[in-house]
Amino acid sequence: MERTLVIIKPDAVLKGLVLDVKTRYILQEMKLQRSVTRVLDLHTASLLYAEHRGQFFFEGLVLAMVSGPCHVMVLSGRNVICRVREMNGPTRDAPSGTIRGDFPSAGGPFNIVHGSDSPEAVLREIGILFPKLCTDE
Ligand code: IDP
Ligand code: MG
Repeated sequence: MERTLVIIKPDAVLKGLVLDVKTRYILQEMKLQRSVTRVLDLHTASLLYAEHRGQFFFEGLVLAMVSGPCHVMVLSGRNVICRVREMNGPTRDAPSGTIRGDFPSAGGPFNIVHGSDSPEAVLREIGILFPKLCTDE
C-alpha cells in the first residue's frame, strides 16, 4: 500500500475547511494513518519546501505556511500519491471538481493543500513531519 503526505494549509484550516477536505480523501478509499494540527516553525516550513529555495515566491510561501496551524496527514491507499495530486488539482487555475478549484483561496501560496509529488518526496516529507513513523515502519 502506498503512502502520501498531505497538508491542509493555514488559510484553509482557519476557514474551517479541514473536515470537508479530509472527507474528500476518505470517500476515495484512502486511509488516514496519522493526522495532527500544528503550527510549523520557519525551519520546518523551509525544509519542506527546500526545492523552491531561490524562487521569487519562496519567502512568501514559507511565511504563508507558518501564518497559522496546518493540518498534516499521512494517507495510504492504492496509487495514493498520484490520486491525491489529481484530486488537489493543478497549482494555479484549478478547475472545479478539484479541491483547489472548489474551495476559495487568496491565491499565491494560499492554494488550500499540499500533496507529495513522488515516493522520494513522501519519505522526505514524512521524515520531516512524522519522524517517528519513519523509524517505526
Ligand atoms: P504544488 O503545490 O502544486 O506541488 P509547487 O510548484 O511544488 O506546486 O509549488 C509549491 C507551492 O508554492 C505551491 O503549492 C504554492 O503554494 C507556492 N507557489 C508555487 N508557485 C507560486 C507562485 O508563482 N507564486 C506564489 N506561490 C507559488
Ligand atoms: Mg510541489
